Amino acid sequence: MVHWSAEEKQLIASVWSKVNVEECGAEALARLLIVYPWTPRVFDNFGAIIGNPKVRAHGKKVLTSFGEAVKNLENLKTTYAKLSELHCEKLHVDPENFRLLGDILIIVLAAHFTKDFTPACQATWQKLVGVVAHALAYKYH
Ligand code: HEG
Repeated sequence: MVHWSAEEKQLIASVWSKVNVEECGAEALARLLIVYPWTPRVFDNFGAIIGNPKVRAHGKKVLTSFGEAVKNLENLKTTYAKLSELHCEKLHVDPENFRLLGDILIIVLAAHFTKDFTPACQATWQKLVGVVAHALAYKYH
């Protein structure tokens, strides 16, 4: 059971309240697809990455879903159980990609909210993306 201190909860909530899921989601997914060139393979026919409306729409979907983690910090495994099954059984996404996306998301957030990204904030977000990746990988077999 992961424990979240009051300070950690506050650091997560304060950054999240400023996140534009459409912009940051599109940016994080596009960067993932560019920096790790094998990742687009799981998507049907995305084509060019930058400015691709499907990449934007999917990035928004992913980051919106990440918001469920922010709302359910105490309960991440249950929150993502269905999605974990889906990514494993239907989508065949290598769970390592959840970690890569988490790292990229931190880079994107740190770039957008540089002043907020103190070492404590960075460490808390690192913990959050780690537990989200773990929860999404939980149903893999
Ligand atoms: Mg996944 C679909 C969430 C990382 C590849 N992803 C989805 C959906 C959600 C979601 C909510 C829609 C599910 C549905 O249709 O019911 N994804 C999600 C989260 C994270 C993540 C929260 C990480 C934080 N996804 C992720 C990564 C990849 C990936 C790293 C691949 C590199 N997701 C993927 C694919 C689909 C989804 C291929 C199906 C896309 C489609 O329907 O066209």
